[in-house]
Amino acid sequence: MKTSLIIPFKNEKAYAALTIKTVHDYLSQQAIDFEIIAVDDSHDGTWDILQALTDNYANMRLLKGGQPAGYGRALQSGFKSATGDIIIPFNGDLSDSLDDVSTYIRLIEKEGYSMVFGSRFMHGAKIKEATLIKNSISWLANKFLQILFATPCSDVTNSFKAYRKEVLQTLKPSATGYAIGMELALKGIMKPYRYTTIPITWSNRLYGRSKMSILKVIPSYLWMAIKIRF
Ligand SMILES: Nc1nc2c(ncn2[C@@H]2O[C@H](COP(=O)(O)OP(=O)(O)O)[C@@H](O)[C@H]2O)c(=O)[nH]1
Ligand SMILES: [Mg+2]
Repeated sequence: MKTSLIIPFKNEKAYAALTIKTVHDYLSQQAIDFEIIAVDDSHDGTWDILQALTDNYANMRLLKGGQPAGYGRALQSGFKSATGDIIIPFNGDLSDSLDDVSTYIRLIEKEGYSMVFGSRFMHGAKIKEATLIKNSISWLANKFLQILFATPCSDVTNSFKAYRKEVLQTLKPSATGYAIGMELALKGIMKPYRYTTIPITWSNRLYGRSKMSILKVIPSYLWMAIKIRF
């Protein structure tokens, strides 16, 4: 099976080359059949770095994000253009782990799951250098969502998850911002798809700054969860 990694970038000059090279080298070494779809909304020169990389890597494509720019719009463009059987959103600041990508792929290929969710909040998960406030709000929100949706998944808000392509196509995401990760997971949970949750490693960025303000995104998350549940 082929895997499409969708990697969104917004002003990530320090990460663009590092992330693409790290992802490419790791997956090639593991003999995984993959493509990288970078979706860029930058205005700091990240685009030029990514553009130059497409000459080095035959299985990498570069897309422009939507108008206006948004994390959800970027992922949606990536999904439309993906040719893989397994689709995985992977953050451009290397906060997600490639060992976890490899486990996701194995669980879908060998164990027949339709979706594999990663959790930062279960036994065995590792969170490196998280901001205490952001992490606590995220933990609390996920506890609430876990009860509301009666799911064993303890982390629905994180976008880093794996979907079979045909499953993703039925989920029809609409979120233009960060809520897209939660939207996909919750819509998937409401359908009779087979899924599992595994502990993952999440590392905070070493360079640049986060584009996500947790307080600003709370209303869109709440509204989306209510729309899906009721
Ligand atoms: N294309 C695109 N990428 C984005 C946008 N917003 C954030 N990103 C990227 O999405 C990834 C996760 O964003 P980040 O700011 O690190 O969020 P955090 O990890 O939740 O603090 C990074 O690679 C960002 O560059 C956007 O509007 N468009
Ligand atoms: Mg980040």
